[in-house]
Amino acid sequence: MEVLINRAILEDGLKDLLDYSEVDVLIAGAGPSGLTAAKYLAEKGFKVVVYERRLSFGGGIGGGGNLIPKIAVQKEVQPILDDFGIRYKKYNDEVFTLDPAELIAKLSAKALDAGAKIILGANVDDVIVRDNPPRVVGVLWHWTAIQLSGLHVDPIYTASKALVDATGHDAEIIAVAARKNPELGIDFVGEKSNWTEVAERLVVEHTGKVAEGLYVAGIAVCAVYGLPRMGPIFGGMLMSGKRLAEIIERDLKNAAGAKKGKKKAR
Ligand code: 48F
Repeated sequence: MEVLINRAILEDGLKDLLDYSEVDVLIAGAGPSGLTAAKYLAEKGFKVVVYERRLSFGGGIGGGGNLIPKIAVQKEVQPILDDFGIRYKKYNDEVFTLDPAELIAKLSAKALDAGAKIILGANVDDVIVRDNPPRVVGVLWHWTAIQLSGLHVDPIYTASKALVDATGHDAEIIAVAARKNPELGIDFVGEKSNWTEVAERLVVEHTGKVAEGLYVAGIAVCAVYGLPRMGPIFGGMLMSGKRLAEIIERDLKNAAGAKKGKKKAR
């Protein structure tokens, strides 16, 4: 039995890893923005993988309401809540409240149901870059357990057409991409202090492409563009994830169209 269990895990698990070693969209971070983007992209038929460094979903959602079990969102996100089947209460004309555990469960369940693959305990630590023109074409990642051990074990590669930094406040992936690859032209500014209503709007407006092949969503947008942070309100994260999905869908479709056009011209 023991060997059978091993065999089942290794054969099917390694097959999955191999199958997802080349994807359309690679999202680093299974917080609210990453999971929202994952669902909307997967349901459009893109091959989507999410790498999450922890062994659980949701990023900052669990502790988001000052540890009080309630999440606040702006009424504008109602269509997204409805898409995910998330129940809410109208607190007043501007703000809805909802349950954090339900938000985590339904964001992740709908992303999975739509066809996204989520790999837990996987830490993205660097990007793969090609020049002429400069472009991000994938990541280096490793099991978080390896990273925590401090052992020198070389990382694993995954190739992507679109890489999304949805890693939260530090925008880790874009920070490392900017530091190591000046040719990408990323001016990494760092997050500003709190200004909630401005930050919520600006995060959504600045969501999108940072360099060829590299995108940002969620609170990471603030670090990349020097925008103010916000406190425990989550509407901007969901709207950012949805907007990013629309931007990547457009870019990947345009790229596929351009490739077809080139082939025809030959
Ligand atoms: O921090 P997080 O929830 O990011 P988000 O989607 O949402 C932000 C809000 O939770 C909150 C806020 C709203 O007012 O400001 O902070 O922008 O989720 C980020 C996820 O990325 C994982 C991390 O464990 C978390 O679950 N993560 C961070 N770095 C890496 C990573 C990495 N290098 N590789 C893989 N996962």
